[in-house]
Amino acid sequence: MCLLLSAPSAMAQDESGFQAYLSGLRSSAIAAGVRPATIASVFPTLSYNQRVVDLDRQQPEQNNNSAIPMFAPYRTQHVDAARIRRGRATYQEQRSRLARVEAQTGVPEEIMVAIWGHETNYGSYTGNFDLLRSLASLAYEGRRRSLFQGEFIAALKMIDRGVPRSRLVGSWAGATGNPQFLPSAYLRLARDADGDGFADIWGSAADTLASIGNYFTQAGWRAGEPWGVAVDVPAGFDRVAVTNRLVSPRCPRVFARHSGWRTMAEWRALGIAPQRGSWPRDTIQAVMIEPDGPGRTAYLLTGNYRVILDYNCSNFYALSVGLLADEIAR
Ligand SMILES: [Ca+2]
Repeated sequence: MCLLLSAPSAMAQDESGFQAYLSGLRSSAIAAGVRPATIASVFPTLSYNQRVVDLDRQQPEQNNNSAIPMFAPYRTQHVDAARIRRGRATYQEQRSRLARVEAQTGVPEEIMVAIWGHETNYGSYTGNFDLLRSLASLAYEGRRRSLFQGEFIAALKMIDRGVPRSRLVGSWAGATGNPQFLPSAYLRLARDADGDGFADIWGSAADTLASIGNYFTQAGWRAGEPWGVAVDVPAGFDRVAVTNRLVSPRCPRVFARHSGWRTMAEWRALGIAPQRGSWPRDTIQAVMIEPDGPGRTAYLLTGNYRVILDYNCSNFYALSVGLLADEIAR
């Protein structure tokens, strides 16, 4: 009884708190140079979205000690036959565009297709959350206020740049379009590749692929190097000798699973062997990960793997992108 009575008033309180917060946010947007017409059209439409805040609170903490699940079941689910088949079809459909973007950026065609496949299943689901409402609600909630406030203002600047408000839909956390760019990534990195003057990451395959390629170039992708290679580790391998003792300032739990750096030639000398194909160039540096522990498939990961982590900092995500790309190109 008590709960039933208090629920509506808590909601009303959230809405009035949110509206009070918006007046400060409006000042920040004006100070950041957002056009008055954009502010006048957007702010009256905003209301608090409890659902995105609930979804944000369900996110696992970055620094807890919960057990890390096995990669093999994730791989089976995310690098599945349907996604591979659709990736190969997309690759064939987009060959001429992909070749042009690869020539310009050095990013392999199959990597761009694999990102598209992993983010939105090649554009099948790009999310229906109203981006401005989500970002303002998450900023108001406050757990990561500076991130979401910055992304909210970046989304307003997308409207300033001519992106229709109707395009600003996406994931609950503010990612939008085929490549699931946050608004700040759109402003910095989205490209118009089909020549109509508008970087359309929602409706144009050419613009989507060029924008992903540009993201990877800006994040430091090195042409001519693989993302990584699946390897076997010999019995009795001395893992302590290759331990990495540095703590990464960025997503430390992800990087903590990597060994120290060695060249491919050094890994070969330690008895590591590719599961198929030949060794990458001897001088390429790589770390090792054993996502399912000793005795299972391990991977040597190059600097280009870190570029995939820059897109989405998760080992399972980055491994799946690399493995899907390999399957698409096979
Ligand atoms: Ca375009």
